[in-house]
Amino acid sequence: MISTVLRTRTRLEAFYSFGHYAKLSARCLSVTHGDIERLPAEAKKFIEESASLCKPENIHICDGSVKESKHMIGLLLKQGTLSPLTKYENCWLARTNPADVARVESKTFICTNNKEDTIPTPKTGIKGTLGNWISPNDMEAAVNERFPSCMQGRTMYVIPYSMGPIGSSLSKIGIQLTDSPYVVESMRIMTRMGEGVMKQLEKDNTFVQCLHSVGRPADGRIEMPSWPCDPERTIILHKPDQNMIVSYGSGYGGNSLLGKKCFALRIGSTIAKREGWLAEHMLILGITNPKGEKKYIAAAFPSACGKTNLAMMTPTLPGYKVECVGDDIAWMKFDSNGQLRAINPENGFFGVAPGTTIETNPIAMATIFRNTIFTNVGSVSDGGVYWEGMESSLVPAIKVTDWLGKPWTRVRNENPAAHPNSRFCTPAKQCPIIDPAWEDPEGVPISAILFGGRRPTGVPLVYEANSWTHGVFVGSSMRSEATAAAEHKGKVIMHDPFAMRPFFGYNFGHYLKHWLSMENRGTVPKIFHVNWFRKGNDGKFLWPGFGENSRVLDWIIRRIDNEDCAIDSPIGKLPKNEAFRLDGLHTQIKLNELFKVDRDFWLEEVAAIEKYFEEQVGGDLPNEIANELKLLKQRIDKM
Ligand code: OXD
Ligand code: MN
Repeated sequence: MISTVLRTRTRLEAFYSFGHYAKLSARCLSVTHGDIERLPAEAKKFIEESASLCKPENIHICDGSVKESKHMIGLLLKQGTLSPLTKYENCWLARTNPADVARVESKTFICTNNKEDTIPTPKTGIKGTLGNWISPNDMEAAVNERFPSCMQGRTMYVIPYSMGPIGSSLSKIGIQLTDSPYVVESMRIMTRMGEGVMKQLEKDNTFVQCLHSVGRPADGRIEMPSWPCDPERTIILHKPDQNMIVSYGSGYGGNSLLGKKCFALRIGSTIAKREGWLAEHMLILGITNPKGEKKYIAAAFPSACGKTNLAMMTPTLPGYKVECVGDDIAWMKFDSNGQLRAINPENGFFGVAPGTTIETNPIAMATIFRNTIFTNVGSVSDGGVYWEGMESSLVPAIKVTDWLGKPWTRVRNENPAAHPNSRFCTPAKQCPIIDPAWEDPEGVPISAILFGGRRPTGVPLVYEANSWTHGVFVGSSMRSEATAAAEHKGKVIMHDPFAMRPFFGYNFGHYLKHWLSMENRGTVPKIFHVNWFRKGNDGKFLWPGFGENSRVLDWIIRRIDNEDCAIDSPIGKLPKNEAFRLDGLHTQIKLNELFKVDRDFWLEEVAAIEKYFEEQVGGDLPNEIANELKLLKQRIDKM
């Protein structure tokens, strides 16, 4: 009975309570800005249905213009969401409700008819950590418990946006509905909005439906009117077979800027699987060697492991140049010549602020002090911002206010002035080393893929995978210290395969099969694993990192050119000692410790990976990956 009803209903209707749903015609909607008639019929329907459910006061169709941005900023100032940062040009500070500061993985779900399409079946008695599944009925119930009338008294903004350069065959369109002007302003930075997208929609009316509300707590009490949210009932839902995202209760980052993690990674990875390409949590950089030869590299590191720093690196090796295509997400597809090409689907950087300094990332520092929204950083009495790492900018006359709005002094306070997951949201085009091809609709050719994480012990600075299949295994067995970008606490080493654990749109076992199959679609790039974070027995980092990582990239690009500068090891190919460039480096490097492959450590590592696969992936683990693990174990056993 239900299925007959579902078949005759449109997408969102299927989720909205049958009782609540009442069809509205476009004429009945109070559209106070923009021309709804320009939108394709499917989009109008989506808006009508959503408005009928959420009951906003009025509807504003965003045009992405400067005038509109000024209007939004005015509203946000009035609402107290933003305050001006007078030291800089067009920069603003948002302080969130302290209960809404990070992505909430435990409240993020993928909805499919069959659970197995979303997550592997964990071993009996073990809690799965590779995503959360929700049934269509439960999703419908979750929507109906939260969305009816949630936008009452607010405006519903309609944001047509493009992920990727408008019109590129690699790009995709989304339409986000939201009741948050902060989200509108942030999406204006992070995605392409405006006339170009409207024209594209006229040509091709396929789009990802994104419905977002900051919500309204069940008791109606909004704790912090400047940052309305409903942390108790926050939920982020994805329905891949309908290209649909529904997010409720949070205004923060990946929970609310739906183009980013929800679309470009979760829904993106399911589209990529269907269409034969890859949507990945990867930066993209271009590196030019002293001979003027340029290569592009994509790299997957978990959240807050330095993707932005690597993407904007200032090489210390003379004659090298790094240019940035993107710092977080890569969409990669083979072209008709079998060359893997990548675009950055984003239009801005939503970077972690603490730790970003003139020393660690001067390029980011040269990017972010114009046209930027800062969230949950500290503020300073001269109209500027402050976060951990900026200590040298503090002088006694300057007063710091922390992210909670309280006076803060370095000596008195143990708590950081900026929340560890505080962010800058800044236009990518402002980056002084943005790559000339960053908006090339064809994408840039990828020559290598890097995997990495924070591994204080045991994992060498760099090694090369022996083959594509071995490289996919390396990605599948990635581990890293937990970060502040999510709700985890403490410094535990967590499995984070492909840096995608919070972002898989479908069953990780199927994802591995898809990666393995890429070898049949074109010329696959070489795969490497890097670790800037290995520490010595004295607890100090063995490698200076940052610009010195150009030495690692130097070795990698020489390997791409098949230079004989590697030796086999049980875990993969390591640099030949004399081939790894240390010239001009002023600190003493303990190369042996940095590259050491310790038998006991790797036996433990293999055991941890084995346990993880067995407990979390079970029967969905492809044989090829199980075999790579077996081979690794054999090689280490023989050491
Ligand atoms: C991000 C994340 O915000 O990975 O990029 O959490
Ligand atoms: Mn990220």
